Amino acid sequence: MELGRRAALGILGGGLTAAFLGGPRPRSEPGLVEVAFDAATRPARILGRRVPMWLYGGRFPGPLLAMREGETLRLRFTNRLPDPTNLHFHGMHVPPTGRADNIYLQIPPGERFTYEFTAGPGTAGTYWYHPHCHELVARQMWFGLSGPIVVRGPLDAMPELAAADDRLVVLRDVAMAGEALADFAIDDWYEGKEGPHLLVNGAFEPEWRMRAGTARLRLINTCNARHLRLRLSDRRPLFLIALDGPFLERPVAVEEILLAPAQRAEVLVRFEDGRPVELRAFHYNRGVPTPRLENRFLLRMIPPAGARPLPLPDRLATIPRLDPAGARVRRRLVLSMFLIDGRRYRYERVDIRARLGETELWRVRNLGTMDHPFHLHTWPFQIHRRDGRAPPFRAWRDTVHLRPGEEVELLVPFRNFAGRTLYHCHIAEHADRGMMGTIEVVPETGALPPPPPPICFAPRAGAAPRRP
Ligand SMILES: [Cu+2]
Repeated sequence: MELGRRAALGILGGGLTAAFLGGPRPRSEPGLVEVAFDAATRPARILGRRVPMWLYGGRFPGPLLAMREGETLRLRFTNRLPDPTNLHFHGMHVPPTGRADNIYLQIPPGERFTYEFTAGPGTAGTYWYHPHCHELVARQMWFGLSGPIVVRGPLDAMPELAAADDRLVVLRDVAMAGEALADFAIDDWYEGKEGPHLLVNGAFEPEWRMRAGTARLRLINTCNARHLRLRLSDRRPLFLIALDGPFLERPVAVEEILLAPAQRAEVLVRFEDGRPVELRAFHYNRGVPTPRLENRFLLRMIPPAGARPLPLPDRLATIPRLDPAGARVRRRLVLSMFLIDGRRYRYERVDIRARLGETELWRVRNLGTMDHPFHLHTWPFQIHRRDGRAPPFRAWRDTVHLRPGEEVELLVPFRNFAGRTLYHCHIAEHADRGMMGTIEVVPETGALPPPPPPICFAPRAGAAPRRP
């Protein structure tokens, strides 16, 4: 019965933050990583108060899913929530069908389901999981359901990375109402729900004693709607090594990072002078009144005495240059309030049919008055141009941020997996209100895959985690 407790052990990669340390990686056979957890109403300690939440494995954030490239994850999941739920493995390049990243599955209350997928070569990076039952996503995420995924690969063994202090930095804002998380108000469904306190791995303003002269921070924005403008307190450079998953080609020094909801960035921080340094968030105007953060800082890092920073890696991954001339199919997608191409999401309708093996060029434009982060499931893409200009470096992305009036051109290679899935705005409330479309990628030969079974949505108006 104590699935949650067992799951609380999670599975672990070496060197990740102590918040997630708990035991050895359970393995029943080579190449297979097995884990079990539930989603259930449980209390968590938030800002010193005991708050009823919906949690994966009794934890906030949920247990770390850690695997290596080539390994298969088998996840036995039990739904003990009062509503249906499921899991989406955000950013993972795995099938959108079967037992993998299949968002059409719904696990009714009281039932279990075993997910299973394999991390492919070149996918080492930072990802996350959260529920994806239409119209229930924003509430289930806000009340606590999300967790990190780390895939490791051969590049992680290079000395410039292996000796760094490797830490997850799972970022989430909260708003309190007495001894509970604040429930949704009408405006939240327009603006996206935000709170004035930003937590790091569930903790407020933690201080970390670092174990090496270089930190590798795996930043994940798991907020429903808050956009995070991040900087170090003394404005020393952040060396970007990965965005939204796979490695960049080489480290890129930046002073500031903007992480839209669902985006990730991995950065190296070098402790040259032995002084503590704080990670801070700065105000960002996304077109709606964003509550000011009450944090002084997000995280304080105290370097070990006498530690020297590691040399920076000079080469990381090789990212192929995609040729826009090879994109025979070109599409335009227009984002406006709660709509994509003027249409609200409908389960029955396929909005885009693409062919496996093709690379397409998507021109996505934001005609709304607020920022919208655009996310495509299953197939990572490259930003070809933003407002007509090529980006300064190549990267594989799964979520691209668009300011009002902005246009991005994306090169999307449909590789490896056919099937039906979604693209949507990653402000969770916007997606729940229908700012989402269906894409079906059809194999070059053979029949269309059968349509997935119908989904039932059963939102319980006003439901929130209740004190047992
Ligand atoms: Cu949006």
